[in-house]
Amino acid sequence: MNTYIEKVLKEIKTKNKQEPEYIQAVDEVFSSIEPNIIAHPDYEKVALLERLAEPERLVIFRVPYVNDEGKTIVHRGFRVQFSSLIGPYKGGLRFHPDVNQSIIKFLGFEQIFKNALTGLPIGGGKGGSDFNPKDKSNAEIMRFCQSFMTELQRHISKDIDVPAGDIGVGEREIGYLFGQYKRIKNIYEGGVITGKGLSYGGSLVRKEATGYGLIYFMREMLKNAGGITFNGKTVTISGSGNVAIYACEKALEYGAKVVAMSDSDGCIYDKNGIDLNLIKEIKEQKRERISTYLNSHPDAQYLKKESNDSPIWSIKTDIALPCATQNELTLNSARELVSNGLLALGEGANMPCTKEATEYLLANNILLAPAKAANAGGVAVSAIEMSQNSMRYYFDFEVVDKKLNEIMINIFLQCKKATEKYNLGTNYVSGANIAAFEKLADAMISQGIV
Ligand code: NDP
Ligand code: 2IT
Repeated sequence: MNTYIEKVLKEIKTKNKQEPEYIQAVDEVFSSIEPNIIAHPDYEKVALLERLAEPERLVIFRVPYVNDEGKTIVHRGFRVQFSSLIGPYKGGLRFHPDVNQSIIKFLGFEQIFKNALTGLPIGGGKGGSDFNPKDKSNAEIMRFCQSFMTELQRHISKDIDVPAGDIGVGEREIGYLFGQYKRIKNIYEGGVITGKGLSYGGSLVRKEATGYGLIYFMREMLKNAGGITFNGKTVTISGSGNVAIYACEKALEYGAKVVAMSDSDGCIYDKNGIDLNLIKEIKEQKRERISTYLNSHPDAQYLKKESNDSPIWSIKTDIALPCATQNELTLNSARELVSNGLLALGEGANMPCTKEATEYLLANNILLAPAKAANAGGVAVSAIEMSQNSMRYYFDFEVVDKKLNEIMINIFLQCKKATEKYNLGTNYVSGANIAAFEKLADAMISQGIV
């Protein structure tokens, strides 16, 4: 490996020993961009990689709230303002018990590259809390969101930092967060947060955007690999949240047969094809476990998760779409998918494949749509929501969906161009990293040593 990259990675690993996910994310990007670093020996002198990997700012704060039993509970809140190189910090908020500094920094770091690929003026950030919204009452969720925003409001604005949703933060939570921001600041500042409800400043297609965008990207990648289409293909999708549900909806529209979906407890396998309306009812309305699917479809199977190797990846499929969480797809799972004849894999979640799984899939010529490119549709429509808020205007569904489609085509073309330039075959993982890096490096050099 190039000595400058090697040196920086070594320093980052020593300095951030307690942050394995952050190290994993940086390692993947920096290991991909060797040709660019070799072509630009000047980058070392201006510490370009060191600056890219160090967040501009990381805020950690106390989030106390009173639960329904009257007890005060204290959680930890985070916001990493990673890079403002090409626009205001932009990225979601995650509420999940696993949230820690490493998770927030990996997500913030990847967001910089993803946002650069959208072609829209947004920098990179991420935030969240180790709060578990599962099994909490609506009133508890509201009080928690209000407490979280009471601190976060000091650090954000439509031109500084614009949060949105992620795991555990959907339209309900965004509403409570926005309401509290408005109350404290005494201002209607629609563009300060995205993923808002349609009645008070949200954008059509934002809810569908990540899942639809993933399928648009996959459609382009498959088409480019000899005119392959979704029609008639078997698809398995992990997760049953926002990204998974709308990936499923678009895959079905394109004629695919989705046979499995999951949550953190296990997966359902319905060889007749998943009943998406039922999944929406279970997950979006009732907020129940996916296992209750069998109450209406007793023919389907429920496979409980017993280890790190999620049972969903043992099901034979043409296309696998991990849409739940980081490192959910292990080397064992990748081996099983490949031995069952996998054709392509699209990362709806952020960093869903372990490093070893990614390497194995690429070595076995699986078409791999990397998260930074393939799931960028959500943040892209967030940026379009910000534009509508600035204009005090709403675009129709068709207008936003068309724009999303064009953005995803353009992201695929950027990845493809980079793979062609550096003879990388169909390694779109490196292609996406290189394309985003080239843009960010240019912006960094242009703005001087800051
Ligand atoms: P949701 O909260 O709507 O859904 C998350 C889903 O993933 C649930 O089914 C959840 O199951 C499952 N899940 C979460 N954590 C784990 C875990 N540790 N192990 C197994 N399953 C888990 O989140 P989203 O759909 O919004 O996000 C899913 C992924 O997509 C995340 O990686 C997120 O960062 C990424 N993403 C989201 C975007 C967005 O716009 N929302 C945009 C781009 C990427 P359970 O209910 O049992 O916890
Ligand atoms: O990971 C992501 O890109 C998101 N959770 C969406 C971020 C956003 O600002 O819409």
